[in-house]
Amino acid sequence: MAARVTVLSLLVEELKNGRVKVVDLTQPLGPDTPVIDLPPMFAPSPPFSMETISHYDDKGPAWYWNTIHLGEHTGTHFDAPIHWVTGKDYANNSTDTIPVSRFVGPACVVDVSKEVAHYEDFLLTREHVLAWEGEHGKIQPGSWFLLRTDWSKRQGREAFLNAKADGPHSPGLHKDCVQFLAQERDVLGVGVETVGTDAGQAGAFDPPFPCHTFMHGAGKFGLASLKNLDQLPATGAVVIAAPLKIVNGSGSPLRVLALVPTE
Ligand code: 23J
Ligand code: MN
Repeated sequence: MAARVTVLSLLVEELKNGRVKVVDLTQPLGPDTPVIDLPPMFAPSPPFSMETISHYDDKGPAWYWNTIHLGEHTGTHFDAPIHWVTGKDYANNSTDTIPVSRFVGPACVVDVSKEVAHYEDFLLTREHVLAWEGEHGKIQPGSWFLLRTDWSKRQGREAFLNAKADGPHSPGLHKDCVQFLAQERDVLGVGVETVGTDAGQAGAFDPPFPCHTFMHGAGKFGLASLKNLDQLPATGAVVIAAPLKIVNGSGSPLRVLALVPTE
């Protein structure tokens, strides 16, 4: 008996014929992966490290494997609501309990790379989003909101973290914009190309780290250190961002994939 034709059989066909492609939104994860630098009064997250368990040798003649050591929030990673104090009392707020349906959604991609090229502390406002909606349509509930800044094209830890005497400088979202996206657009979460979802200077904002405060305070997610957002259309892609099922985890490195229609 022939299998029923579904959107999935069509997807398989389109993946095969190249009318839908898979785009990797993930940075390589290794010892050189930049990790967020918090002010010195706070505990730091360690860099990624790896040691060999065996390499086809005495310790394991036919197998190669490693041990890895890293913070949950290293490289391309997922922020769960439990990561922030404002999200700590939600049900199903950790990496192991979030319903898996919430890891998949359509992507709305806002391109502010030109603005960021001129001003590295650029903050996206509600007005920017409304202007984007005027062109591309209203953001549907359950969408991933992705901020394209081209920040991921910065080479090396120093340029990527961009620390100055007064702390790091990198773009992000204004708190009013975060609240608008969480409350009035009911997004799954926000994804950015920078080391964290908050702007570099956001530790000095009121409240500090407003993107974490309000996104997780609304039970929503973050995706940090994304790349290849320049390969996504403004609308029409589907993003799959499923963290490791760490028990009581606050987040995890992950492979973020986008399904993208080609012309
Ligand atoms: C802890 C404190 C502040 C920030 C962060 C973590 C992150 O960006 C993160 O990776 O969640 S801003
Ligand atoms: Mn994080």
